[in-house]
Amino acid sequence: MLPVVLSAYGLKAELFEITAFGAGLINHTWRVKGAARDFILQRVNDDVFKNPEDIEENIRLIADYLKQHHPGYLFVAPVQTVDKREMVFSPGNGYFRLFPFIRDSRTVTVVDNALQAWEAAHQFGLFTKNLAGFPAGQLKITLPDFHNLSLRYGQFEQALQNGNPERIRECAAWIAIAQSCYNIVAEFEMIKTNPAFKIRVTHHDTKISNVLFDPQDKGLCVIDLDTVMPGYFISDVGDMMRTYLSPIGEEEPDYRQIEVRVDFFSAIVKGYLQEMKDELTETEKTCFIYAGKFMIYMQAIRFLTDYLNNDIYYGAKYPRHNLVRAGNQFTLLQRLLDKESLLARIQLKECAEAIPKQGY
Ligand code: GN1
Ligand code: MG
Repeated sequence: MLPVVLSAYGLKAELFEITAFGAGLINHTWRVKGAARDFILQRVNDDVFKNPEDIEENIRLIADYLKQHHPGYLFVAPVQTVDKREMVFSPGNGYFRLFPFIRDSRTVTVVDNALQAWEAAHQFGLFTKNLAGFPAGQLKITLPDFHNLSLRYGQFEQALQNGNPERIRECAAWIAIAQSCYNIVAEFEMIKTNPAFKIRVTHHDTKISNVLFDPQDKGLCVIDLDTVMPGYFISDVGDMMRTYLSPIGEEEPDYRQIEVRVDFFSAIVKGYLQEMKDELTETEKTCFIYAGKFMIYMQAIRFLTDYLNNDIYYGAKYPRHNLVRAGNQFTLLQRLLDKESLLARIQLKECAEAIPKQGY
């Protein structure tokens, strides 16, 4: 199938070395390496993204805006096919798109120093800031209710009714923990009705592997724009907390290794505010810790829900895989709550130091 897809771009597959690439759970990615040219090819999971064309339309709108308003900003737009399209549909195989591989760039899978966390937070802040003048409402909703925590909680409750009864019994302790944290959902309900929380162009998948770094560890740009939609900043900052704070990721079954690194928390807040200090409202600036709770909790209940529903969304590479992931995320949430008062002092200090321009 890949030779047919590449031929739509005028490329001959036999001239390239094609290897699986990255560790995304939803789309499939390959590196397509040639003597002179190097690409990233991706198949969009159309069970998840029901209208893959909407993604391309969003990327085109954003690319046009950035080219006009921020011409120096590195934005990785898809390569066009011979007949000037950004996506190839191969019957029976699905939707594909091709990106140029950015020379000398690399991705990181685990954040191993606070500077990387700063760089990544800075890049995601810059992305949203550069699009502050873009009418977010023009973007297509590629995944309806993607980060709607109320809906995710509803899906969890649904799974308690209709899920696998044996698994429901097995997970009684985790289910009780999930239910005991309902206050995180209640706070989100208030955020949704509070005008101090702004809707902006939001990336919605800010894990570290979605930032390209140069060989000196400086952030180059953000990638993986499938879920760029209107949203709240807590989605982006929260997923950074979820994936940068701990030295080990969501797949780790040994929960003793899960930790919240306080200096990484400061780095995320600082890096993000470097670009967003004039954009965020004062109320939003009090919600960096909440952002972490919101995203970690949402991911925990998404994994748990999927386990109760027999792994229909994320799949499972071994028995109880999604339960292991859910337990990992609930543990991370607990570690964050354990340090809440210390983190609150840091949040206050970093926000006070990042004085908005209008303060002068
Ligand atoms: C999925 O496929 P990937 O890794 O980019 C998921 C995210 C989760 C993440 C957890 C569309 O992202 O929401 O945070 O897995 N994306 C979708 O690893 O569901
Ligand atoms: Mg993604």
